This record gives sequence, C-alpha cells and structure tokens, in this order.
Amino acid sequence: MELSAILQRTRSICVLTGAGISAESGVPTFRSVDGLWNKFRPEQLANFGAFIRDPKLVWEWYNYRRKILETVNPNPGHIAIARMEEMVHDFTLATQNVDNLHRRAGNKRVLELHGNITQSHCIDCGTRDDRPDCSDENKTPRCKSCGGLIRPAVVWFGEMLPQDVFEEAKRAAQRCDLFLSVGTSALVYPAASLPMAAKQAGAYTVEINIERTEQSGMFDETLLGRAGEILPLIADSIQLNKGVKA
Ligand code: BJW
Ligand code: ZN
Repeated sequence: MELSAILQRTRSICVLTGAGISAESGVPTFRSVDGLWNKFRPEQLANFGAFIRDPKLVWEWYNYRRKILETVNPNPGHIAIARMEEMVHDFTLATQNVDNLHRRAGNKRVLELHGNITQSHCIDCGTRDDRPDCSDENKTPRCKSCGGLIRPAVVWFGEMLPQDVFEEAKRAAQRCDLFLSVGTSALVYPAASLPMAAKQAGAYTVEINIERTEQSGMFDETLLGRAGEILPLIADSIQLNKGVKA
C-alpha cells in the first residue's frame, strides 16, 4: 500500500514533529553540525544538573533561541499541518518542538510533549514568570515571590514529560490510520516510541526527513525531502480526496 492510496481513505491522522520542521523557518535543529551552540550536545545543556551548575550558560542558550523565535515565521510545512487539522475529522498533532510555530501557523490543538520556550517558572515555588528579567547578562533571573531560580518551562533529559499530554499523544498514535513522523532524528524517548506504537496498532507509518534516521527501517515509507515541500503535497491530496470535515 502506498501513501497516495492511504490518503484516499484516511479518516484519522496523527502527526509527530521535531526540530526539522522548523529548520526551513530558520530555527536551528539540535543535532546539526553547524551553528553557535552546536559545540554542546543537547544532553549537556538540556538537563537540570547543568542548569543548577551553570544557570547563566543555560539561560544564554535559551535567550539566544528565544531571540531567534522573535524573528522567524511558520513555513509551508507548518501551514500544511494546520490545513490538515481543518480537513481531517480525527487529527492529532504532537510536537517535540517548544517554538510555538505550530500554533502560530493556525493549529488549534497542539500536544507539546517537551513544553514551551515562551513560558518559565520558579524551580522552588513554581510561580510562573513568562517574562523573566534577563536584562543583566551576569545575573540569572530570580523569582519575584521567593528569590528562587527561574527556569524555562521545557522538559529536560531525565524529566518526565507531562503525562496527560503524552498519554493523549499515545492514544492518538494507537487510534490513527496514518501516522506521519516529520523532521525528527527519532533519538529521544519517549516521543520516539510513538511511531512504533502507531505501527503496532495497525497504522500506516510514514517518515518525512531530509535524511534517513535510525528508525527509517521501521516505517512503511520514508519520504526523503524537505518537510516544507512534501507536507503541502500531502495536504493537497487530502483536500482532493474530500477528506473535508462534514
Ligand atoms: C528535516 C529538515 C527539513 C532537518 N525537513 N527534516 C536509553 C533508551 C531510551 C531512553 C533513554 C535512554 N537513556 C536515557 C533515556 C531517556 C531520555 C532519552 O531519550 N535519551 C536519548 C538521548 C537516549 N529521555 C528523557 O530523559 C525524557 N524523559 C524521560 O524519559 O522521562 C522518564 C524518565 C524520568 C527520569 C529518569 C529516567 C527517565 C525527556 C526528554 C527531553 C528532551 N528534551 C529536549 C530539550 C527540550 C527543551 C528545549 O528545546 O530546549 O527536546 S532535547 C531535544 O531533542 C529537544 C527535542 O525536542 C528532542 C528531539 O530532537 P529532534 O526534534 O528530533 O531534533 P534533531 O535536531 O535531533 O533532529 C532534526 C531532524 O530534522 C534531523 O533528522 C534532520 O535530518 C531533520 N531535518 N531539516 C525535514 N527541512
Ligand atoms: Zn519562587
């Protein structure tokens, strides 16, 4: 069975995205070799121990990334996924990205598996502070209530994903008839377990990436190419096949 045939009858789609879908917007991926911060592996910065040891370094990384996000926009890949949500009755988007670009593209329901970089909170009392004071580069932002360290509201290595959000993504993966894994190296668990959960439950699984990944052999199809070019074609095909909500 090929994707084109599946698209003629699909009623339920689950999409998992990773950093690759935002690459065409100008957001650096985690595991590309170029870039200012790629001398660090994500495991070195994206963990609580690193934050406690050197909160200034970790905040520099997040502030650098927050700044990039102020200058970028959703690309045709994000927009195609927003169109899919409009057209497909049972549609779920789970993203590993923290960049808010899916919502900005128009997706109304986004399962953010790894949190959201625009939010932050105190590590001691939990008070939310989405606009922490980062004006002094030599000081790390502190909680206005208790003086504790403020951290980005993202999921670091060794931390649990929001369980209700992950469970909802897993249920959607196990229920869908088409699962799309887009722009992820598929190295980080438990998000990387979703394609297999979908396959084991009988879904047709498709990977979209500019290169093969460790998981490629598991998918029914791997489409090699840019998400911003392939996803609009898939959305067009759904539209043509009258997958429009009644
Ligand atoms: C394009 C493209 C274009 C480019 N078009 N494609 C051993 C086995 C299994 C699990 C573990 C293990 N040892 C440890 C673990 C657990 C660990 C883990 O998975 N580690 C692995 C590295 C082995 N996972 C965790 O710790 C998770 N929590 C957990 O398991 O809780 C239970 C637990 C609790 C306590 C103790 C132990 C367990 C939490 C994981 C959190 C990950 N967090 C980060 C940072 C988020 C915040 C932030 O943004 O700063 O999430 S790390 C980073 O990686 C980020 C990403 O969401 C995530 C995935 O990266 P992604 O999106 O795949 O990006 P890249 O860069 O890797 O890939 C981009 C891809 O795009 C590439 O393939 C390109 O080719 C492609 N591409 N341009 C299409 N135009
Ligand atoms: Zn506090």
